[in-house]
Amino acid sequence: MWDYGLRRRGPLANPGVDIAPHQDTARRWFTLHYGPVPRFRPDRWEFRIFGATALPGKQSFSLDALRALPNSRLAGDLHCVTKMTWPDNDWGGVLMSTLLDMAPPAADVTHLMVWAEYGYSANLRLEDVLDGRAILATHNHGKRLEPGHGFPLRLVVPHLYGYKGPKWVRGIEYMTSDRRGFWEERGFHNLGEVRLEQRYSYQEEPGEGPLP
Ligand SMILES: Nc1nc2c(c(=O)[nH]1)N[C@H]1C(S)=C(S)[C@@H](COP(=O)(O)O)O[C@H]1N2
Ligand SMILES: [Mo]
Repeated sequence: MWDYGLRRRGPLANPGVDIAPHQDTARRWFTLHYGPVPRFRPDRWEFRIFGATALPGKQSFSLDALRALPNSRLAGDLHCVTKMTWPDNDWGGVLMSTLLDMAPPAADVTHLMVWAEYGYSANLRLEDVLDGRAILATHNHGKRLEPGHGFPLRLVVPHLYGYKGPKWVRGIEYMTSDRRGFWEERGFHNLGEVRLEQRYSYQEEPGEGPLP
């Protein structure tokens, strides 16, 4: 079990763990997203890996194929960039590193775009999803994800703010240079690292983020 818990205060405060700056703990978990909850259409659903792949040809997984991959758990808090934290989550699903082994990126891939229903997207550095840093979650605390929380599949990257973890994920694009995703294009930080409090794009060094 991996733990990227970052805590600030209250009974859950853990002195051995890093602090998440300027976050408040929410009392209960609710959903937060742009637009409506998409309806799951099993007949049309596929998960695509495309862009600069190491292996030629279309790489597509059914939900059953994804569920059949080795399952892992990942512990961590869910930090929304709007300063709300849902602490102590326990996610179950397939580690991104497991999927990357199955459908590897080309040698010159540096970034990913993670695509979700309705065209929501988030860009990530390749290193942000290696090893136990990111999981394609099907479960939370052992229970199947609720539709509002991303059923059937969502990405979770506990060391980054929540907008870097698309719900209702449908695919991954391997990229050889960086490009901004949905919120990254709309004023939020290109990297979104919680520990560094990278919330807004104006905090980026001049020239740091990719140009549109
Ligand atoms: N597809 C999609 N995924 C999304 C979002 C969204 O608007 N659309 N919002 C993100 C943001 S900003 C946060 S904080 C988390 C919230 O997760 P929750 O609704 O499960 O609490 O989902 C993330 N994933
Ligand atoms: Mo968020």
